[in-house]
Amino acid sequence: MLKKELRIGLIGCGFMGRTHSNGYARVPNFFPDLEYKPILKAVCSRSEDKVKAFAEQWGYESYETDWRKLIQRDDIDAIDICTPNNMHFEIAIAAAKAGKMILCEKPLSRTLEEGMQMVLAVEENKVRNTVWYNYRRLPAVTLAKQIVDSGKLGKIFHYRTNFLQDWTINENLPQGGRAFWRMDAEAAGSGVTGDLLAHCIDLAMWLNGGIKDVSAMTEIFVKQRMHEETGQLEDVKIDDACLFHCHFDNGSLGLFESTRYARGHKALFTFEINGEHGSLRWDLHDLNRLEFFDNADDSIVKGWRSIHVTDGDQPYMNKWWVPGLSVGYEHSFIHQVADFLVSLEKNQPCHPTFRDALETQKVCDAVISSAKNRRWEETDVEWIDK
Ligand code: SOE
Repeated sequence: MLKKELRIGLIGCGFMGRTHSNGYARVPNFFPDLEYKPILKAVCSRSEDKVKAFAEQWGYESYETDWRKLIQRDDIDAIDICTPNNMHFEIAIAAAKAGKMILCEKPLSRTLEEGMQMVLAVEENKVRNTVWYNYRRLPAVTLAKQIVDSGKLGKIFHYRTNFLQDWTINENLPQGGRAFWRMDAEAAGSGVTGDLLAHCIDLAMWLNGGIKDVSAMTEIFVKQRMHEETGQLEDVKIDDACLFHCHFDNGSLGLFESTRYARGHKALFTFEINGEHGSLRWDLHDLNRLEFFDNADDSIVKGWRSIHVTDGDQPYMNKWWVPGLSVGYEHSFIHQVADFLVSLEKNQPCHPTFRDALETQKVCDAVISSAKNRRWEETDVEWIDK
C-alpha cells in the first residue's frame, strides 16, 4: 500500500528526542496497516555537532540549528517539541501560526497562563495536537482503563499514586544548564509537580475523572545550588517533593506523592484504585503486570490476581511478539505515534490534546498554590478527555 507521509521536524535531541525518534522509526515495522508513515525529515538543536550526530544516528534526512527555520520549512508537516519546558510556549505558538501539527512533550507548559495561550493557538489555527503523556499507552495501563470503564470496579472510593526518584539528593549537583534544567525553576516551571506528578495527575484523571480540589505541601530540601549558567550559588525555587490529597468529581478521595529524595527509588511510579467491587494496582517497575482484585470471584480462589498483559487480546499486544513475551518503556512512545497516525486517518483528536493537558496543568497550578498558601484550592478542572 502506498503510504501517506507525515513529515516530522523534531526539536531537541536529549532523552525525549531519542524516545520519540525511536517511536517514529518503529511504527512502520509493527503497525504496517496504517495509512500514514512518519518520515524523519529534520531534527533541530542549537549545537551543530550534536544535532548532526543525532541526525546520523537516528536517520533524519537533514538538520537545523534554528527552530524558527525548521518551522518555516514547507517539507515539514508536524513539529515535535522535545525541548526544556521554557521553550514549549514560544515554539508551539509559532508552529500553530505556521499551520503545523504539534506533538509536545509533557508537561504542556510551565504555567497555566502559557498553557491557555497554547490551547487557544492550536484551536484558532486548527492544527492537530497531542501531548506525550506516554504512560497511558503501556498495555497494562490501557487495560486498567478498559476495566475501570467497563464498570467492573463499581463505585470508586480511593485513588492513590506516587512517583519517586532519588537523583537530586547530592547537594553538590548544580541547577540549570543542559543536564540539570529540571532543577531550574526558570526552565522547568516547577519541580516534581510538573515533572513527575503531572504524569500521576494525567493518569488519575484519565482513569478516574476530574480532580475538584486539592490540599498540598511542597518542600525544598537543598535550599541553594550553584547555577550552571551564572556560576553563582542561587536559591533553589523548584519543589523537591510534593504531596497532596484531593476530591475527585466522582466522590472518591485521592492521595498523591512525589519526590526526588526517596533513596533507592529511580522511577517508582505506581497507582492503585479501590472500588466497591474490585481494585486495581500497577507499578512501572513491573510494567507488563496489572494486579486486579475481583470481589465477585468464588471465595475459595478470591485474591489479587497478577495479569501478565502480553496476550494478543490485550491492548496493543497483537502488534508485538507472542503471548508471554513482554514489552518495555519505549513501547509507550511507539504506541503514541501509532495512535496519532490513527487519529489522522479517522480525523479525530489524539488524546491527550493540548486542551486535555491544560486540565492537568490546572491541577498542578492549584497544587503549587495550595502548598504556598497553606489552604485547599479549587482546580476548575472540566474533564472531558476520553
Ligand atoms: C525525570 O527524571 C523523568 O525523566 C521525567 O522527565 C519523565 O517525564 C518521566 O517519565 C521519567 O522521569
